[in-house]
Amino acid sequence: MSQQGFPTDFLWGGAVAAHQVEGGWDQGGKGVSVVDVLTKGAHEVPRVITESVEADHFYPNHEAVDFYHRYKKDIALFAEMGFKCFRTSIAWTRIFPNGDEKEPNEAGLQFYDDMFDELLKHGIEPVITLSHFEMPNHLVKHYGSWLNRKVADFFVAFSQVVMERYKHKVKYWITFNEINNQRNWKLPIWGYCNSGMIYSDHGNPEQVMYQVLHHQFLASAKVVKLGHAINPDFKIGSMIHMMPLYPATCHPDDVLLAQELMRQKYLFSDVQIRGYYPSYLRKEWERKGIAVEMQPGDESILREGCADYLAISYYMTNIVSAKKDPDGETTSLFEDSKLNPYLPASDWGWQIDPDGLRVALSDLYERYQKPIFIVENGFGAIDQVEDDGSINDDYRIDYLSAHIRAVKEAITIEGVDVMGYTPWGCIDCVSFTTGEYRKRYGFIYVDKHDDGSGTMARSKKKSFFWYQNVIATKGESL
Ligand code: BGP
Repeated sequence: MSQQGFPTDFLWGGAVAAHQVEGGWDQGGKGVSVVDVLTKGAHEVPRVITESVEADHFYPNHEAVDFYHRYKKDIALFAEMGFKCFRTSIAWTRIFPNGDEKEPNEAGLQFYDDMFDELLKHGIEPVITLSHFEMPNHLVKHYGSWLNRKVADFFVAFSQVVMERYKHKVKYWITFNEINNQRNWKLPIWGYCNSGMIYSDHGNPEQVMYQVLHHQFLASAKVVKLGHAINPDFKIGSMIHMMPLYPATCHPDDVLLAQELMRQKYLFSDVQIRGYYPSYLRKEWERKGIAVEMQPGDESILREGCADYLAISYYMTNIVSAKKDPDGETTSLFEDSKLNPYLPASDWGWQIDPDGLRVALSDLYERYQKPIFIVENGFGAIDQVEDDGSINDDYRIDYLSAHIRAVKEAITIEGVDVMGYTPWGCIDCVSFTTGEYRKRYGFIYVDKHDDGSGTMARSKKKSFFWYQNVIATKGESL
């Protein structure tokens, strides 16, 4: 690694997920996934989870930005920017439409074969997420989703098929996207899309979540072991949503709360990278009376399937403050999240904090001593198309350049081993949390709008040329 900046083999690229770009939701034999039954929301209006697809609703993921048909031209644009890698996911429902079939769907397998060939033709390395909110809805409705241990077997079977099929085309894999986000009960779409579960519908949501997670941890560990047997060169990562929480004040209660809440984020990668449940979690289960059903042999499965690297998404930081319970008697802490007065925020209230990325990288590297891959980072904004067709997204350039600078500092000052950087939504796509098109992240603009109109035409934003130069200068010119 060069002392001066980014390593020469640094994986510069961009990231999306199948369901947010592909469209073609019922083509090529594809089945219905959990995200296909999610309606469009808006700024203040949450997306609604419907039972099945209903005629009078708008489901933005059905069409997304039509990458399914347009990937060749889109990949040519990625190549023009100089991408070394491209992160996307394989939609489980293209390969096993219901999830429980004996034989995979050849049309789905062929689609990804063709797409990977196109990437490799341009010298772009695919980085593949196996589960990015795309599990078959059939498994939710007929098996009770991940609460049922059988679903872990279906996931492993799906992963085995694709890892064997693409063993000479794909080297970098991620098992579950942002596995730690399902803790977020306030927004049920997280639990639903991560694991097909609405946790607040089941008595004690934590008990259910930990059982679901145990099955996901087992599945992930089995996939890592299996992947290494299929091709020892595979690099298979754990992936978490990384949002550092700062104590709101220097009051020790605030510091302790921030530490406790950070552990709740780390526990996912603690299990996936270290291969066992940490002591603080076992203590938490004891305190809360949570009993996770395990079978003999489960602990060794976890130990034998430790992830090779840690992938993170990073968008922002947040602050937390601890307060005494209103009765004043007890001293239990509870979360009260507010805005940080030192930071600006995006239109969606996401606080912009490049230093927070440096904090994250440094903490995570100390914790695991494993390479870190930043597989999501970016600025969701409403873009203005000028009369001459140009899009001057200087705010996006500012955000990204400050964050890349922070990565560079983490590498050069702290010696963090960062493998790559793939900004989120390198081509405009459907926003996950809101289902909107207008919350754009791309270097490539897509003419598609929230009322359903638009030609799907692609055009290059100012940030396209900026990022092209960042890659060409290996991060020197920001
Ligand atoms: C992450 C998800 C992505 C993506 C991103 C941006 O949590 O992994 O799928 O959507 O957030 O979020 P949003 O699209 O809601 O702005």
